[in-house]
Amino acid sequence: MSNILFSIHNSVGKIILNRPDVLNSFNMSMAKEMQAAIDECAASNAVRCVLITGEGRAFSAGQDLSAAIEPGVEIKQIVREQYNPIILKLRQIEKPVVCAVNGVAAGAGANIAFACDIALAASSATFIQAFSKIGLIPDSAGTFFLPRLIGLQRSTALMMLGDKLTAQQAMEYGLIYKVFPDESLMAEAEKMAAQLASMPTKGLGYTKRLLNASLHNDLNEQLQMEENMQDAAAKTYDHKEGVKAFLEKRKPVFKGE
Ligand code: T3D
Repeated sequence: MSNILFSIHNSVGKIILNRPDVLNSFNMSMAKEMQAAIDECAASNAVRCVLITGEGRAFSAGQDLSAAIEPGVEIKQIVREQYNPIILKLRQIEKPVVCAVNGVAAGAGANIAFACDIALAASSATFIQAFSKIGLIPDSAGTFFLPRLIGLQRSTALMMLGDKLTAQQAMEYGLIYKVFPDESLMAEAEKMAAQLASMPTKGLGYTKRLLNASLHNDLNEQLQMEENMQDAAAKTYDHKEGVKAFLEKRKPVFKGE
């Protein structure tokens, strides 16, 4: 892999988008490498949290527009093979995914960040639904997550006007969780990823499954699912360890099992 940098360290799978000369914009190779890295994080017991960020001054400028106009390249194929699998894999991996938005996030780059479980940003980062400026529609599940995160009015305005949001505005809207000074973003993101990686992984995974389902379930279905997932969580090693540690007045040592 050269379009991304991928490492596993202390139970955190770290994916760094690595095409800084073109602001980490996506071509097919980078998208496929990112998909493979998420798959490896999902399959490996050595990974209990995923951390995604970008190399250089940008998080990602979305689609590499020079790749998009190459002869023989169909946009439908780009969406189907690059972005749809990335979004599905990010939502389906039953481990927390933290995104550290280190700079501009435009087009699909922004929507990939919003699809992660917890998005953090550097104070200088910006978010742009750049699609309308080049006559496209917002893909990478922008039209799914934005209305749910920030409502129809704001989503429509951002998507039609293509206005640039600062990190602070994105946080106030509820698109991202926290903003940190540029120089401390990565340390804070790594601290959060390490914390999540030491927590009860199965319980966090079931929580994610429930939150995904809440986007379409009715109340009855959701309550039923909570009952089932709570039953599954209660059968994990980590639940037993959590209760035992509480009663013994010590810190729990979770294994992710
Ligand atoms: O196939 C399909 O198109 C379907 C899929 C669509 C998904 C999408 O993501 S569509 C949206 C695509 N993205 C954009 O439209 C954003 C284009 N980029 C920008 O608007 C600006 O670059 C930014 C606002 C992101 C950043 O602006 P700024 O002033 O900080 O940087 P810059 O000078 O514009 O860019 C720096 C370099 O990166 C520059 O190259 P150079 O001149 O130094 O050789 C620029 O061409 C390159 N670059 C930036 N974005 C892209 C890109 N190269 C290719 N593709 C890009 N998206």
